[in-house]
Amino acid sequence: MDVKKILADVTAKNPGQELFLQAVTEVLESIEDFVAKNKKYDKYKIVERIVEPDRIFQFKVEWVDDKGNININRGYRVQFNNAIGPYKGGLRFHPTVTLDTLKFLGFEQTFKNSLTTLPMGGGKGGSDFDPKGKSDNEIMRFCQAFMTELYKYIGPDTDVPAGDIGVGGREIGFLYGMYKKLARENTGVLTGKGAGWGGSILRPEATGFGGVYFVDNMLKAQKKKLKGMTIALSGFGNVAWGAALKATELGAKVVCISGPDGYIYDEEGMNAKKIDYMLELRDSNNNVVEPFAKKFPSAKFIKGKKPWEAKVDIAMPCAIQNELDAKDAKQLIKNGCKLVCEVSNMGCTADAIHELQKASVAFAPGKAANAGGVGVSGLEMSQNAGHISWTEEEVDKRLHGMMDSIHDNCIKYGKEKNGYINYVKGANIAGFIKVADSMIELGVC
Ligand code: 2IT
Repeated sequence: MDVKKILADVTAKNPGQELFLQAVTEVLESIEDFVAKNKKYDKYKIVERIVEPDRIFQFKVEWVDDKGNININRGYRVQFNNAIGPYKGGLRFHPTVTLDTLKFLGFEQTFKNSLTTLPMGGGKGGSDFDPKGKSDNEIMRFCQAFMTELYKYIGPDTDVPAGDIGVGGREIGFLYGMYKKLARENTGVLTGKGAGWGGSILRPEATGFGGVYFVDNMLKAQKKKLKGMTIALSGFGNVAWGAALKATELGAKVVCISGPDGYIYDEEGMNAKKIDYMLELRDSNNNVVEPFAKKFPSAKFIKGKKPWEAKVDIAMPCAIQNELDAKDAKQLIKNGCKLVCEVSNMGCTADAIHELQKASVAFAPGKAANAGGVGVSGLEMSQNAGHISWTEEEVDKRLHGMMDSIHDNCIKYGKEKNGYINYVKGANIAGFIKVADSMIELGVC
């Protein structure tokens, strides 16, 4: 495979799509040697085919706000690759969402879903709608307008969306309510549903829990223990909440969370009250973390800064792509941080990853470490298809099993001669193999 040529073609075909190119570059560079040794992938042009999304839908979403003004947003669904199962992936509502964002996320999702061990293809969707400051009724009207278009393209065996940034349990409720009405069926076409109407126990917690199980595995590989470690998380939404909950339960001390306005440093660490308050903050739709410091006296608010300047053992980006750059990585290394685990999708810039790997800091990419979210979505699909529901113990056991298997695969394909585990390489190769081999078996179609 000629990586330079393929990347030049992808760049020419997708002008200005920097995020998509960043995601593709990372994967192609890390699978290059593996593909060179396995000639079948070249013969079937798998790499050239895997970087091209199957199809993309873009639609207009019109809705009326509480003041009676008409608003126009853009909606999208990218169906990236369904070689191993129905398209599966979240919906992101955030003002920065463009087609570029959703192509990068759909591409990442294809590899991530392959890693989960479950039969799910990769997809992603969303809108540039900004939930900040919107009333519940405005959010409901937007979700209903969005689904009026989206429902044409999805189905329980075709494409199964879920939440992502800006889309949590409330939004999934409004979206599913409208889907049900339009499609006249009660199938599990969305995951992240409420427990009373087809949702899986532990789906809200799954991304964060899975991230912490993955960190635990990374530490075990270094013969270290999570108990007593200090952790900086970014974000305060669903992912950071789940991570804070599990890390605290396992005896680690979460000292930082953050928002677009700055970060919180709390030397006493999180407790049940503080973790519950994160949910309240998220539901307030204000997207600021400062109120946390007003409520808890041990918490300090550091305005306009990122949590990566704090001295911690472990950093877990849980907010958005490229939230940790080379400068942040250098600061973490200088402060003695020994492990960085992305729980957001592509949370670190390429330069940041390079700095961390150069300094032999253990680094896990989001597509491995945050796969527990979509993994439990897959379990929700299984429960819906079988009209059954599993207990918390059952779901947690399966989630744990998936995270262990992803970690094993990262070691299998990513362990270097000097013993350093290159999780980026391991995850990309393991994710690639299953999709690529399936594409060969399925023929050129
Ligand atoms: O990035 C992700 O894996 C998600 N937003 C979850 C996707 C899903 O289908 O549960």
